[in-house]
Order: sequence, then C-alpha cells, then structure tokens
Amino acid sequence: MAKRALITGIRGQDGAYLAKLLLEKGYEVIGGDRRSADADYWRLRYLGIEKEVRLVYIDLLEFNNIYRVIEKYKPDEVYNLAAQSFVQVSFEQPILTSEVNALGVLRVLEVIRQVNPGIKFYQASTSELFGKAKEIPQNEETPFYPRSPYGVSKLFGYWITRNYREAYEMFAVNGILFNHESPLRGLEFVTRKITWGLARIKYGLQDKLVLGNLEAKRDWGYAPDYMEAVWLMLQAEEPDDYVVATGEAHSVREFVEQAAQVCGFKLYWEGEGLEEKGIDAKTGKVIVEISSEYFRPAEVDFLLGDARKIREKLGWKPKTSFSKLVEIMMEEDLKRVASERRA
Ligand code: NAP
Ligand code: F7E
Repeated sequence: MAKRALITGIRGQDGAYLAKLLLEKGYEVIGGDRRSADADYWRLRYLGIEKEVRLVYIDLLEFNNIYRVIEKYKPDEVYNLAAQSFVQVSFEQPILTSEVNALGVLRVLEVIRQVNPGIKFYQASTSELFGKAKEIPQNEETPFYPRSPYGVSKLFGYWITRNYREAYEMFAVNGILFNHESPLRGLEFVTRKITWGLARIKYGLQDKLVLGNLEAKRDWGYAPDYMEAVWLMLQAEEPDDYVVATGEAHSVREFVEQAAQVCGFKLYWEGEGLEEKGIDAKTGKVIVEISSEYFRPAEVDFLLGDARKIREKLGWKPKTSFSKLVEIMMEEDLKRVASERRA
C-alpha cells in the first residue's frame, strides 16, 4: 500500500518540492494549508502537482484542528514545514513567530503522541540556530547561539523534537538545513529579491534594487536537492538529527554580482556603507542601492555548514553548485518577467 505523508506548510517553497518528490516516490500526499483569503497554489501549479495533492486546512495555532487531521488521515510520516519563516518579520512579530515555530511544533508532536506515536515526524530546523556561530564550519555538535526571535523559536522546536524522541521513543528528527533557494523562493528573501529585481530592471519595469547588508555570508544550496535529504532522514534505520549544507559560503554581494552577470549587466561598486551604489558600466545607471530598512537588529554574519554526517550515514550530497543555483534562479525570473511584459 502507498505510504501516506502529511506535509504542513504545503504552500511554501519546500512544501511544493517535497510534495513533488514524495508523489514521484509513490506516496499519497496530504498538504496542510492554513486558511487564507486569497489562497493561490502557484508553487504546486508550477510543479504540475496542484491536482495530485489532497489539501486540508491545518493551522499550527490550533491543537484540535491538528488532532482531527492526523486522526482522520492517519499519515505514516509527518513533515512539519509550516512556520513564520522570515527572520526580519520575527523581530516585528516575535510572539506570533514563537506561537507557530515553537509551540506549533509541540502541538503536532503531542497530537502524534496521543493518536499514534508510531508516526514518523520531521521537524524543519535551521542553520539560524547557530546564529553568532561558535565555530566554523557548523556541524551537529556545534553549540547554538540564535540571533533572532525566529532562531530562538526554532531552538524550542529543535529541543522539543529531541525530547519527544528521547522521552517517548518516537521517530522524531531534526533536519538542520542551511539556506536553500530556488525559483519558488518567496520574494522577500534576499536571493529571489535579487533575481526578480534584476530581471525587472533589465526589462525596464523597475529602476533599482534596494538591499541591506551585502557582507552577510550564507551557505546557499538548491531546495530540491535538500528535500531529498529530508526524505532520507525519515527512511533511516534510527531517528537522528542532521546538518544539510553545501560546505561553501558566499556573500550577498557575490550573489548580486553573479546574478547581474547572468542578466547581462556589468556591475561595479562605488561609495561605502549606506552610500554604496552598484552601477551598470554599460549604461552608467545605478541599479543597486543600500537602505538601513533591510538591516536587522541583530545579524547572522557568516554561516557555513559541515554536512559530513548525512553524507556518511545516509549517502546524501548536494548536486547543485552556487553558480548553477544563481543561473537557474536568474534565468527563470528573466523568463517570468519577459512573459509578464508580453501579457
Ligand atoms: P515558506 O516558503 O515561508 O513556507 C512556510 C509555510 O508555512 C507557508 O506556506 C505558510 O503559509 C505556512 N504557515 C505559516 N504559519 C502557519 C500556521 N500558523 N499554520 C500552518 N501553516 C503556516 O518556508 P520554506 O522556505 O518553504 O521553509 C520550510 C520550513 O523550513 C520552514 O519551517 C522554515 O522555517 C524552515 N527552513 C527553511 C530554510 C530555507 O532556507 N528555506 C532553511 C532552514 C529551515 P502561508 O503560505 O499562508 O504564509
Ligand atoms: O537573508 C541579508 C540579510 O532573508 C539572508 C530563511 O529561509 O534562511 C532564511 O533566513 C541574508 C541576511 O534569509 C537583504 O541581512 C541583505 O543576512 O534571505 P534572507 P535568512 O535570514 O538567512 C534560514 C536558514 C531560515 O531558516 C529562514 O527561514 O541577506 N540581506 N539585504 C537581506 N535579506 C533580505 N531578506 N532582504 C534584503 O534586502
């Protein structure tokens, strides 16, 4: 019989790619979606799976709702991807962020414990746990030092998952995923903001791109590669926690430079700090500016992951390089903007 998986956060980037992967593996996929006035399943549509996923309302704020869904659909595996996932917003909405990202995880675990502790559980943990990192690179043993309400809320999610594993012998695991991006990334995150913004500048729909801290460095991978790792974690013999990363870090500045190159701009920089500008040498126009609006009250300066454990134990490794990732995202946004312009 086909395995049945419940994915919370089905409408997000990872929910869509994970659903596609599980469908390809023959799973029946239940997609948990919180109610929204203008629900648009554009990511599922983009991947051609909108009709293949059974959508159900599930909100991590409501215990009874989670209970009824899990009791009714009896999934073999639950992938908890739902979250208030934008770090910047977590400084403005720390309580909501914690309700969803911390207590929300506990609600799902508690339902599983009550309904059927044999259900396997995946928690979407994050490299933001390392925050002001205590060592470079970071692995499963690196101490945590979160730097935002988002990171702190995810710390609870991480520990409560481990605690349920240890206390009730549940198959509950944490994937500590470093940043992973794709053409399905939300527009508020820096990578997609850059590729979408540059494409619009290229086609004359926008004058410039306004960014924050160009020096922040991230270990950026490709989301579909990372969803393979997520699935593998629930297929392992024993429940355990794993770092998922590429082992290569790049700055926001490098991301802009590479994307600008794919886009056909010849970018150079002038000035410093908030006065710095990115100029296209071909036209002499300023296409990148800096604003304090996009700086965070506490920043995560540099993250670099060491994914040796998952490579050695589960045989996972990333397939997509940084330059390929930038190219995939940039080219897709150029296509999208070109067709938006034709429409
Ligand atoms: P995303 O695109 O923001 O998707 C998160 C989804 O969660 C959204 O569809 C959102 O619904 C839903 N959600 C928010 N609050 C909810 C609630 N109260 N109840 C039910 N659903 C709710 O995030 P993602 O990039 O796919 O990331 C997936 C998960 O991995 C998140 O938990 C994130 O924190 C974590 N993570 C992401 C990365 C990364 O680099 N992408 C790295 C490490 C960990 P709406 O669509 O209605 O807003
Ligand atoms: O920022 C800097 C910003 O918002 C990356 C989430 O998926 O990954 C993501 O969190 C860096 C930061 O992602 C802008 O200051 C500069 O240093 O794309 P981001 P994030 O904060 O790393 C982790 C692993 C998660 O778990 C999260 O859910 O880029 N930056 N200028 C900017 N960031 C944004 N958003 N916008 C700017 O204009």
